[in-house]
Amino acid sequence: MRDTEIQQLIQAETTRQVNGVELIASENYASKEVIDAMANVFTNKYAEGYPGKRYYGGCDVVDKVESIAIDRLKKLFGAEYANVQPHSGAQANAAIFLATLQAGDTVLGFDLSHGGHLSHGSSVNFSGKIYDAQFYGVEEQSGLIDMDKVAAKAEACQPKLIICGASAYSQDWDYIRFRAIADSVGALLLADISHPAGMIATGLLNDPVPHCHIVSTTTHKTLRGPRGGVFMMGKDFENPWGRTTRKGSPIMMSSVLNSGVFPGMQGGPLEHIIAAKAVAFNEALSPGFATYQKQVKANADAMADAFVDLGYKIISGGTVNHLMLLDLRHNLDISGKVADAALGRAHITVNKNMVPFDDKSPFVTSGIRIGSPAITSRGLVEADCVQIVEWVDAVLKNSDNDSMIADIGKQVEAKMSKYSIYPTV
Ligand code: DSN
Repeated sequence: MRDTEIQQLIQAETTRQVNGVELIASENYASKEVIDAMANVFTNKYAEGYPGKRYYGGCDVVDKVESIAIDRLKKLFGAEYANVQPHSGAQANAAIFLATLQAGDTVLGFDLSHGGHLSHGSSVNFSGKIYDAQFYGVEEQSGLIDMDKVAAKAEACQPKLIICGASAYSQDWDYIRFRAIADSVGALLLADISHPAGMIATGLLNDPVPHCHIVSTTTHKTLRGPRGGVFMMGKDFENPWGRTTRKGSPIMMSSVLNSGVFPGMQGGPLEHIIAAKAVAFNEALSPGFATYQKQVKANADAMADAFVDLGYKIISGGTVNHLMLLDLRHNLDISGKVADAALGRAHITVNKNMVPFDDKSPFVTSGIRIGSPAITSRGLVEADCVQIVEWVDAVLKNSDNDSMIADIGKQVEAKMSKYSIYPTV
């Protein structure tokens, strides 16, 4: 029996994705091969444990798949260790917290309201409920992180874990300084590179792997893989707490971290998703992926320049990565919520986003976040980005003019229906 109700919704979502301009910075279009690798019999298999050490029989094939995914990820980032089982980025971080911290320990992360992530200590998330979460943020004038203030905050709160990485920060990260700060207070350092992972893998941004104890990422943003999480270590090392095996040998961090995922956080891994991660890592190792990432950056640059030329304020003054955060209070009397809804009516998808020192709630917000990974996967280049910014500007300046928005929506559809959502890599 064919489930026509769900099939129709898959078709409706495909049409939505084809016809629209996708500017959500954390979204992308996985290749057809990645999508096919998720939809197969690996979903039928239980494989609790790790390759070669499973709690179920019949794991010889999934062992090969998971080992290939691990090897490809290690090669992509030059890491000595990788775990590809986390179901998401938040669960990767949860497993790392569980493995490295005790309840009540202090963690120092980037404030969610300044561009950080929920799983870095937000009070509504496990990371802020179970642990003592402290935050650094950006400067109100510059929109930049002041590393001296991060150092002072770490000295004051003596965290056990420091997290660098963000969901809405358009500048690069000084991993060397972060490591010096972590060392000065005896903290472990975690880089969550979920957003810029693809740009880091292709050498366009600073590399955290040699400097941070642990690096986590999602696989579906700039990495353009299936929805999921992973984490890595540049170098494995003995656990710093003196934990030993029953025979008295030191336990390596790789074992501590593996235990954080299974049995700590998760049961059976999603081997069909791990197969798709392996396909995506292979794509990311191809020369075409570096070309794609350069275009992601060029497209973000082009959009940032066009927004600034039209009088918009980008937090931190510009972008060096794939995204930018617009503070709509600067030039428009419109909230992020109204902007997001108006753009949606023109088939341009963004997300409303808090800006640093926002005076509105997270459901209303004063900003929107704009990203270039998805439109770049469709094949759009700089000139197209300028056109998109002009459409965004027209919608935001006429957010209650339904006929104008409908007209822009038709132009958006006419343009985007010419671009495939399954480009070859
Ligand atoms: N941080 C969210 C985003 O960037 O959209 C995902 O968790």
